[in-house]
Amino acid sequence: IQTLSGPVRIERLSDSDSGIIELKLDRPEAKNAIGKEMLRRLQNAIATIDNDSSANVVVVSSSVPKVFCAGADLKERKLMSASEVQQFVNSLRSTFSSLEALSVPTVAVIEGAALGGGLEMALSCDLRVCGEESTFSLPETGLAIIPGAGGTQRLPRIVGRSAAKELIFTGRRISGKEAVSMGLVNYCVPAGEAHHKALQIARDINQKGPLAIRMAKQAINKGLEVDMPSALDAEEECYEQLLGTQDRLEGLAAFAEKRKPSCAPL
Ligand code: CO8
Repeated sequence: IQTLSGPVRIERLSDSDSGIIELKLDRPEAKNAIGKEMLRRLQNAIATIDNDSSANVVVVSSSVPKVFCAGADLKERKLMSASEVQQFVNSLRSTFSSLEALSVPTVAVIEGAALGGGLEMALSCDLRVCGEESTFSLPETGLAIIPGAGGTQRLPRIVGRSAAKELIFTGRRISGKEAVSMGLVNYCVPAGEAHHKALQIARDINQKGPLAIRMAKQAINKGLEVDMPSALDAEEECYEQLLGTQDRLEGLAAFAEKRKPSCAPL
């Protein structure tokens, strides 16, 4: 994989973890706030991962202490015209949609602040793990706007409409413990241990049949957008794609032989 440098980096783990890709945010001077340049780098990184058929799982984290991402770059926004802001928000929205649409699972690691667009980026990932000292908020109504990069849609789908409405109407900052209690994150661990926990999950996923994981993600995501009969059709379509694979036969053989399956890369 091409390793991108600068405020958005991609790194591939080695040996048996080589299916795990790390996407790291690293813009310390602005607490990882997303301006035009950062957004362009993020788009490139997502496209690079999307084109890499040997990627099995992506861990999205920050290299900046005590912050995941402070959201949109408010200093840059002050200098933008209304039409530039509109263009930027559209671009942010489509970037997060392409992050969500990656065929492989994504795990966001939050240690510190995930605010505004920063939280919306984490919501675009499949799983979230945070450290206890993390804080989460969609403060946009306090800036007289609404979350515009998927927050009003993804948050209620994750935590339910009532909890999402309270968080969006008030902009209240919540802790990691509250985030896990409402299902906003999958795990809340002691501060500093979120990356380790996310890697454990990523390794677990990386051991499974790579096509099966892709099909599971596709079936879940497609199914949640449609009615139940169509959702079950979506599951069937995904299931059928796995019937002829070598990995499926290997899974059955490994079970019979009481050993771990060894899946072929895609
Ligand atoms: N944009 C630009 N610069 C930022 C941002 C930001 N969002 N957040 C922090 N910075 C800068 C600070 O201005 C400061 O710069 P300088 O050193 O030049 O003064 C530097 O980062 C360090 O910040 P702090 O001193 O505040 O660091 P702390 O560790 O004390 O606090 C926080 C870190 C908690 C992240 C704090 O900075 C904070 O609360 N930031 C504001 C976060 C916020 O309100 N985000 C929501 C933005 S709105 C949004 O994301 C909506 C997206 C869709 C709209 C898009 C329109 C273009």
